[in-house]
Amino acid sequence: MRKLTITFIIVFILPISIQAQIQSVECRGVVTDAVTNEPISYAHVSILNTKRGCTCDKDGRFTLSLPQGEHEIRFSAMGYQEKRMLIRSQEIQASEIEVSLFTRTIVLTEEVVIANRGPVRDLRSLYDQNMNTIDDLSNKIDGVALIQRANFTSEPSIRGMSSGQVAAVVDGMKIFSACVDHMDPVSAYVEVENLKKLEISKGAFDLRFSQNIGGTINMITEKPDFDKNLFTENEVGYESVSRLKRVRSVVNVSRDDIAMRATFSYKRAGDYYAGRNNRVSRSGFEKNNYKLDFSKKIEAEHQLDISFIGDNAWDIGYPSMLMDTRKTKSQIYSIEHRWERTSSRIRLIESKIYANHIEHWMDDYDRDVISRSVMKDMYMPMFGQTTTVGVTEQALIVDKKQTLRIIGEYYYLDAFADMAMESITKNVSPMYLVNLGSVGVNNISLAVNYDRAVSTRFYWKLNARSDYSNRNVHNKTGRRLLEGTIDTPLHQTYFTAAISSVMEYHFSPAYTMSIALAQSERMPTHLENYGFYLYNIQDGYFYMGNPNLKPEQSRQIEWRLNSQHTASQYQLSVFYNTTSNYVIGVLTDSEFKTYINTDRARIAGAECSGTLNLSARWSIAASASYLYGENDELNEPLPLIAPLQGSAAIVYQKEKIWLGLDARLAAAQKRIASKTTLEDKTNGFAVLNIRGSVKWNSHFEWKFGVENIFDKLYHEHLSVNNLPGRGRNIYAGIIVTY
Ligand SMILES: [Cu+2]
Repeated sequence: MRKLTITFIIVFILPISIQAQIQSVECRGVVTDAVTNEPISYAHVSILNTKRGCTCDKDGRFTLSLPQGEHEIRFSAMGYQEKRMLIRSQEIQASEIEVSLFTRTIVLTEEVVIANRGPVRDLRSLYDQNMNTIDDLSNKIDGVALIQRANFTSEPSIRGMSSGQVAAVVDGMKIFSACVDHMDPVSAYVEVENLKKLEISKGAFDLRFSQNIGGTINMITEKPDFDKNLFTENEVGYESVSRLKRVRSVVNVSRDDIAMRATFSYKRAGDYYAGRNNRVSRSGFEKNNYKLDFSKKIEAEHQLDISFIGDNAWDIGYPSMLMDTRKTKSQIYSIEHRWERTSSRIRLIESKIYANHIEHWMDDYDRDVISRSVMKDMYMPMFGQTTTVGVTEQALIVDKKQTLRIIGEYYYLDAFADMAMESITKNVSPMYLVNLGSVGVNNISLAVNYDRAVSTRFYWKLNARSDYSNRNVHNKTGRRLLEGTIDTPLHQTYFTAAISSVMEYHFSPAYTMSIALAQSERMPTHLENYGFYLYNIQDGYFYMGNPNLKPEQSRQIEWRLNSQHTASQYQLSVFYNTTSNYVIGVLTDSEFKTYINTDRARIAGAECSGTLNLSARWSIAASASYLYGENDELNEPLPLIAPLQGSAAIVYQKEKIWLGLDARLAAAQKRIASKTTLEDKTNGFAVLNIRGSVKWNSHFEWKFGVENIFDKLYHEHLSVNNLPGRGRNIYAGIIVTY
């Protein structure tokens, strides 16, 4: 019997007590300066999404007791960029780990990292795991609002600025929409499986990629992974609101110094339903997207990347507009060479050649042209295309306390659009118009970004940029039409210069305050210069371009406060800008509007957000933003200004499961631009969503959610023609990885 008891203890009790002892693993290491290799005294080490952490001693050494499982550890120190590492308790060895940190620089852009393929960083990126489109992601960033024209895709607006005032680039490349009516924003060409992260800068404080006054959205795409010999990820999904079916597939192969990645996705949606079962007719679409990437390492320091994105879409319903998209086709090519040297002052030299071609067909053959008021009894099929080729050269020079980034770029854009007007009466022969007569834009630019750590508490950044542009109309018919209505030469040159400065002060490791100042310019778009007979749904007028437009000029100031603790973080920002030469359309005769410069427009606003980890499992997040826009010349509010709005979320997470409940609230918008647009007042609303995901094992993941649980019928203020928001949507997806 005693023998049996001992056996029982050995077999059952002992393993349990040993198990209990190894619940936590000791992780030891040292934190050093990446350039000098010297230890960093009193650096902070914390386990993310918990309240645990420790501080290094004066020799940079730390001992952290790590619970079982996989954890994301954050290393931070005053004057250094923080670093995050994924550490698995079972892989910890007896030797200590070395963590090197780079000197801090001011980061102006907000990043949304797609958490699907990496560690979860914060509450927002946790949510991003569940997102199906780029629109879903940008919607989560304070200050970004979406101009909705269809269920297909939306055009982002940053702090009340949109269109030519903000730049949307893919891996820094310029891509121009082919549709003259904003039906094909650049974000439509990057699907989430190809998106590594979204970098959003608000205002004119970061001008690395484009001259603008409103901000930049840079979609950084996923590249081949050299560490994955053979990896596949496949997903099927369904959304009830539009009976959307979706498949996507990713394959990554690598061997030695070569890696390749290929993706394909397809989706098809029917008409969607707004709240209370209101079917929005002609709102379906069908699309596919593929991306091919090839990367090769050449010796230790060089890498070559070749990338191709193809995107095709058909029969896209645009319920808020006069026409639907029949077909779009995009091809985006790039070749990039990177020379990266971690030990040298010249840290990086990057050269890139890119080209892209976009085609777009739209028509109103499915519309009732007899009973409409605009262009009655007339079909208007339209075609548009853009071709852009460019080269960029980038150098990054790093010194102990300062970094310098220089980016030079040249690109050429050719944009063409034409249309026919076909009368429904048989004997009338159709008319032909050229809307954009092969507009050729040559653009050359130089951007300089200088960062300096003045002391361990004080950082300073200077961003300067200059662009030169030379443009003209090359199509014969296009020239003749424009010259018939405009009595100035079509050829135009522009020169713009912009400068911004950011000062950041660290009161303590937890609190940072910054002040940013900018003076920036943006050139007119090729449409504002040379568009001919372009219909604008927002005010119901046809527009004529103006080659003599001056660049818009904007002066901006922003104040920010950041606070970061082990279990929480908060941000607050207040900003104000004033734009002169503000471009609006004015009536020239009873029928047409022409773009002119006016003086001046003002936008002010505030944003705040915060996340708080209540425990290892529960977290909450909330954010709010407000914008005020006024056109001083017309004495009326600016159009397309989002109302006071906010969101709140509560998330529960365990190793294999997470669940979140979130609400989006918008107040009414009564300040509207009645002189320049047809926009009307919008009521406030609240929408409640629930989402979640379950990882069955390392191969299977299930994600699901119910959006607009109470099936509210509402519309966003930025929805063109009051296009209603989506009603109750039940979605689900299964992801299989190998
Ligand atoms: Cu279009």
